[in-house]
Amino acid sequence: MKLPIPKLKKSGLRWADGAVVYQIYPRSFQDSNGDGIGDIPGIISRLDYLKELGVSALWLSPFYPSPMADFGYDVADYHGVDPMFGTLDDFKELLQKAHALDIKIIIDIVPNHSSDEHQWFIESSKSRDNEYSDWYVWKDPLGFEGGFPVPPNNWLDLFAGKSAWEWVEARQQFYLHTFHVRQPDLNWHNPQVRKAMLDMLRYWLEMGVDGFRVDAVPFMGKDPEYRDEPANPHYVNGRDNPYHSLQHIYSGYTDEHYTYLGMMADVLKERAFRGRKRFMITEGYTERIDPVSEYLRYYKSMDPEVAAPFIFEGIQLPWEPHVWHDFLGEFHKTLEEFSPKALASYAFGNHDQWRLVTRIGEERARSAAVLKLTLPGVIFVYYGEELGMHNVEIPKDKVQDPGAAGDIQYGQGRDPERTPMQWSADEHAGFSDGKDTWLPLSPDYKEHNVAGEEAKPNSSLNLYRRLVNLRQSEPTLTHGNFRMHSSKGHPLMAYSRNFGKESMLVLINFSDKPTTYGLSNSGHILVSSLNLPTQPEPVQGTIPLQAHEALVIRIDK
Ligand SMILES: [Ca+2]
Repeated sequence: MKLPIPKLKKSGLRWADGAVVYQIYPRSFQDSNGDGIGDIPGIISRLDYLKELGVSALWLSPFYPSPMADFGYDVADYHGVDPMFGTLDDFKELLQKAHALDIKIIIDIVPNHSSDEHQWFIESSKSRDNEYSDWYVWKDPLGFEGGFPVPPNNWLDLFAGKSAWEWVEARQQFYLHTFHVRQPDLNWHNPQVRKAMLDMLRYWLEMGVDGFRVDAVPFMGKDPEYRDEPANPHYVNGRDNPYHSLQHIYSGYTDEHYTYLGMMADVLKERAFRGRKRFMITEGYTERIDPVSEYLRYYKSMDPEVAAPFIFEGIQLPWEPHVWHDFLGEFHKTLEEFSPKALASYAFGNHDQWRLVTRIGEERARSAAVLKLTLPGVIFVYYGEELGMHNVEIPKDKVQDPGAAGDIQYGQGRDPERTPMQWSADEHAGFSDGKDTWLPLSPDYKEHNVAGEEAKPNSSLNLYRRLVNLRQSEPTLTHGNFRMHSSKGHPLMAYSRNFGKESMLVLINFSDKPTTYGLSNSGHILVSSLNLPTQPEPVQGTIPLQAHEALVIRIDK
């Protein structure tokens, strides 16, 4: 009997359903000119690797002209490319070559702040009455103590944990910097700023980019009264960044930023860009009080057809079955009820967070790869995650990250998760043929690299390739719904993805002991996190799982 072919949920506007987005931190992916810093021509030279891995899209962390006070997240010109990374023509070539391989490109948008070297800020700093004077957040001092101006409130900067206000003599006023002192916050209350930022999105869409990742969104809207923030009772002095001594309820996370995000998402829907698919993902860490509701608020503020917030549970939840069981069950039920268009968007690592393997260990990270690549929606792979790259210890004199100032415990900031990609056992891991690299390489790169892992059938890289390929080729994984099957409290989590009459079952053993699962029908194992079968293995009845093993099983029809 011929089974009916399941109907695909077609979306005219977006490419992100089931997509695998690979995040490139341009400084650390591939150096093409021997200066020890990765660049855009380097990325172009590695497109074949990315095609082989099977990714749908690349997200590039910022490549804009920048004094690099925060390695590019301090943008001095939203419309160009820093010479360190190449030229605008290099970027256009990357777009064209990636598109020829059917790989989309999304770029990083930094709307909350610019560099202090941006022309807007240079002008804005000069006086209180010029064209750009109201483009940043300027405030009068509360008064003067001992001749020194007193900041307008108690807000803190996230990098150094000191006052977020910096005095400018020429204006006799403070400007606000939620991040580094060289990253002044833009004034989104000003319609001219909003227009400039939305026009900037149009500029890149017209060039051909396929969407955006939007940085640090909760801070775009500030309390209009600029009230003092209350103390955080959970703060531990001497352990935590002093920034966390306050509850950030006025410096960010206000109602306004949702409105601004809605405006940004609407640009993607404009008539001029119809006919090309696109998507936008926003970076807003939840306050962890009620994550599902907090995420839903983002879904409600942007058209879910073209935008979604990052879901950071892959970074923030401990690797424990009951928390994952609860979150996935509740979140996907809520999302389905809200809108069939709403798309989940999972990251398990990025340039600001400890690497997955370092957080949960190698065996668990392989199970987490099975989880990630079988979840609904769009998922992200941080460069090197597919190799099982781990955090690298950075000697004190080599630390680069300005955020290290607030990293009381380790003093290394985010450098350990930003070290150069490990391509081969050659000098500098094939990342650069220069004298030195901007951050040191992992000491284990000779054992752990792309060339070596390609040759090992059960390597992390080959597990990722198998899983990415499965996700891209199975409509069940691309478009299927999500149903939790296991019961709370069991060390094994079981869920299925279902599409028409097809069903894929995923089993994840969170325990360091073997366990079993009773299958009511028969099926075929397509992937095990421990051992990649050369062909589907038939199973029925009681299925044994090794410690930390995860399985993907196609249920027989
Ligand atoms: Ca370079």
